[in-house]
Amino acid sequence: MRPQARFLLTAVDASQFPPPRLPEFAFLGRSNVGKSTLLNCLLGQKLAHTSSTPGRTQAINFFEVEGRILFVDLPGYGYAEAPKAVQRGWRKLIESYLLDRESLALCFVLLDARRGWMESDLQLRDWLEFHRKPYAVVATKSDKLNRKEMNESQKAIRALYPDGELIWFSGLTGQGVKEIWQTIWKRTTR
Ligand SMILES: Nc1nc2c(ncn2[C@@H]2O[C@H](COP(=O)(O)OP(=O)(O)OP(=O)(O)O)[C@@H](O)[C@H]2O)c(=O)[nH]1
Ligand SMILES: [Mg+2]
Repeated sequence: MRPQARFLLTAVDASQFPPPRLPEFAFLGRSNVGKSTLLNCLLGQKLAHTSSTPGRTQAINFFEVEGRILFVDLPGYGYAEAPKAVQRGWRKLIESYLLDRESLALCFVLLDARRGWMESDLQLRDWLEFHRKPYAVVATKSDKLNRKEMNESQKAIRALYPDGELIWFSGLTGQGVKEIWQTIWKRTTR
């Protein structure tokens, strides 16, 4: 069944974040990796804007789900063609959210299954580890890989992430949606 969900607000700085009342699930990853697509797929409706142009989501968008949790669609990082000042701005915004957000329940770190860990993903991972923020990894666009490529991708991702949670996802086939929901409800105690 489709969950009840609504767009809550867009924030461009920390003063605009909603009060931290509900457990939050944040979607993080490089520009164009499929964060907004994943969010829409989980919700079964197009609430978040998606685009084939990298850097589409430039602010933080909050969505309320079932009146119980929030989904947080963060701007993508690592888009080399964005001006340096813009890249710094995104980073500051993402960090201001991640650092002090007491209601943050879990970060989903999205990797393009075809590319695996890239430099900016590893920086994010180290940052999350250092600040002890819980995260799970989602390998996106799995529909673009055949079985052999999938095995190779899995090995490459696991080489740098041996035992944390890893979920394969495709917005095209719906692979992974059930698992991601299970992960979410497991982390939602209220
Ligand atoms: N084949 C396939 N395409 C996907 C999948 N997920 C996303 N895409 C495509 O990838 C592009 C980017 O998707 P978005 O969801 O907008 O990516 P994003 O991470 O939110 O991007 P930014 O907001 O720019 O950071 C779009 O053209 C999507 O249709 C997937 O699982 N499979
Ligand atoms: Mg987006």
